[in-house]
Amino acid sequence: PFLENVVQHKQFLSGEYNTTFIDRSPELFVFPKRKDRGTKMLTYIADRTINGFEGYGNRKKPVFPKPRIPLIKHSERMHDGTKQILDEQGPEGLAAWLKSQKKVLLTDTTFRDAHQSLLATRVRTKDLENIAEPTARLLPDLFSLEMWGGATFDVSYRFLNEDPWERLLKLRAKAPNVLFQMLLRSSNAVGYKNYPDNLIREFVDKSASAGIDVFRIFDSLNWVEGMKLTINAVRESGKVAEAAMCYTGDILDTGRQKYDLTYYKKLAEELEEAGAHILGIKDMAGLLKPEAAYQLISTLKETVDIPIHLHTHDTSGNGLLTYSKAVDAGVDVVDVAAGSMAGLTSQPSANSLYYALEGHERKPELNIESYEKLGHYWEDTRKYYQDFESGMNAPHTEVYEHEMPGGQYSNLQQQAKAVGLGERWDEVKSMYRRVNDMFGDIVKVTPSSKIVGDMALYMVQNDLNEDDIYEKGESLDFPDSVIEFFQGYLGQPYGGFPAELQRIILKGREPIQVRPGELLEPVDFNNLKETLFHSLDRQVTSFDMISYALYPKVFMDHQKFREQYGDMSMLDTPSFLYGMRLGEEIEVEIEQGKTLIVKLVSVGEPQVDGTRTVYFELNGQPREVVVKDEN
Ligand code: 3PY
Ligand code: ZN
Repeated sequence: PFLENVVQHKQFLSGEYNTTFIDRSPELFVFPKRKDRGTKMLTYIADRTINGFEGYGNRKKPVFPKPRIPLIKHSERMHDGTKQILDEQGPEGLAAWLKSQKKVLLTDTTFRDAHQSLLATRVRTKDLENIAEPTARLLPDLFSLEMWGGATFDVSYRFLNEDPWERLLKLRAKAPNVLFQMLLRSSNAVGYKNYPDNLIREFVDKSASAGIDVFRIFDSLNWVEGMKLTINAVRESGKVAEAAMCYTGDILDTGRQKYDLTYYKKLAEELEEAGAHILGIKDMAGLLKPEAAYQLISTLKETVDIPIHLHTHDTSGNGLLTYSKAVDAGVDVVDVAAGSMAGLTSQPSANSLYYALEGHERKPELNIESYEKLGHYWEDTRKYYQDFESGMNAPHTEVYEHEMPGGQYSNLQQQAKAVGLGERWDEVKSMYRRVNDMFGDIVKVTPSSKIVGDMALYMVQNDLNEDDIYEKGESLDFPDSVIEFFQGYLGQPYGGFPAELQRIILKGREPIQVRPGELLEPVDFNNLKETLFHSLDRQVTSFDMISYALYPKVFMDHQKFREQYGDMSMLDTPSFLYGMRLGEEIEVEIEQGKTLIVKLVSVGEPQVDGTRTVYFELNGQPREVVVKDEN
């Protein structure tokens, strides 16, 4: 392959046979891998057929109906939307346009928070890509599509074995008219800990160039110090900085004064001052009661000049009432999901809101038939992911008690099951609230919510109650995440850490008071490029470098997966999750215009070494692969 590379090099082809260019051309040493894509893919399918999807064991593959995709005319010009307003008028122009709208605008979260909150973030790029263009064509009046960030980044690599950057690029190509919005955990980026400042800047810069327009930035402790750098980075990228305050507690509860109206008013002023183009209110658990929404939005509309964007979760069943009051109070944009992906731990339904505001002068501009049609697609597609459903089937008002974010509920439940606490989920939920109170009543949103979850699991698993922590704490090994939190590595909580608990947990370690980013070594991207080039044995992109810097192990595991199985993102979701049924035939388009036909013929008996041979036909030719039976 080296000689092949040399004779195809442009310098060699140009007739220059002086080979010193070899020393200056590292790409010559990148050899195409042996590409038996067919065998790799069959191995993946055989593995799923025998062993099931990670963590779910072998289940019978159901027969799913083909998702209904609304018919659209691809040849017609797409309607311009908010993306064109941003491109033409810049973020300030966009914010001014937004404020001047009489009707309430909508952000559709179906591509991100809805499935993060209902289906443990498992929806694959393929299923998003199929509906991206119909969504863009049928809903050109949306304010934005929230389609990236939060947990989607990590889960893409870790569980779906997909590249989240590819998701962004593919969706952007299909939906060029509506703003793309992401959820950014400020100095925690799309991870669970603080990262070096230059990594945050690089992440914002590259996300902006790959297609993100609106960055909803929040700090998991509402610590504005931890948000300024990110807000500035977004401003420098020419995109929209939506700085969000996380709503926690209950402003209507006069017995609980830590997070009252004055607290939010001051926070809003600080965020506007820090450079926000839009003020976000991130009610991640769905705690904002209708009357509280009215008071909060009315007060904030008088406090700041920038438009206000409200996000809630419908866990309690009160989401629409909250939005209705928020609309009366003048909120500019609210977050909704397509009907069949809405409600419960997800966002309130766009369709329901439309009808709820019938006769209201601020009723959103929206073609309801289009939304219903898109809902059909999601109704069908959601079935693929039924194993990831949280099992919550009805409104859940206990959320006002435990205060767990919608995006965390199904994930923590999975985590509890994984450590054998599935049966003790009720205990975990109430422990979650107790831990919050022990920690001094903190904002709970990723990653601070994860710390509370980790501590709650730890306490239930070890049969510890609050008194035990104070009495036996000296001899307990607390989870690392909890220790780091009390050291100040996620930033400073409002009102400070509870001193006694901090002393017990830190056991003599020194807490920090400064912004953690100030203490972290910058990422050396040149060095990183070199290292990755050697271990990946291919050209390294800026996206690879950022992903590696954020999640080294997860990223490298994903590379190993690709090496072993190839790119499985083109496999249909039922086959990706369940493998195949005996006698079933599927088509896989491995690249544009190149389709493989795969038939599962039979599965051999287990051998003494624990393997089985799986017999396929690939484009009519017999093929067999051997996989380990993990059952
Ligand atoms: C996330 O950070 O992923 C969230 O959705 C928090 O609500
Ligand atoms: Zn949310």
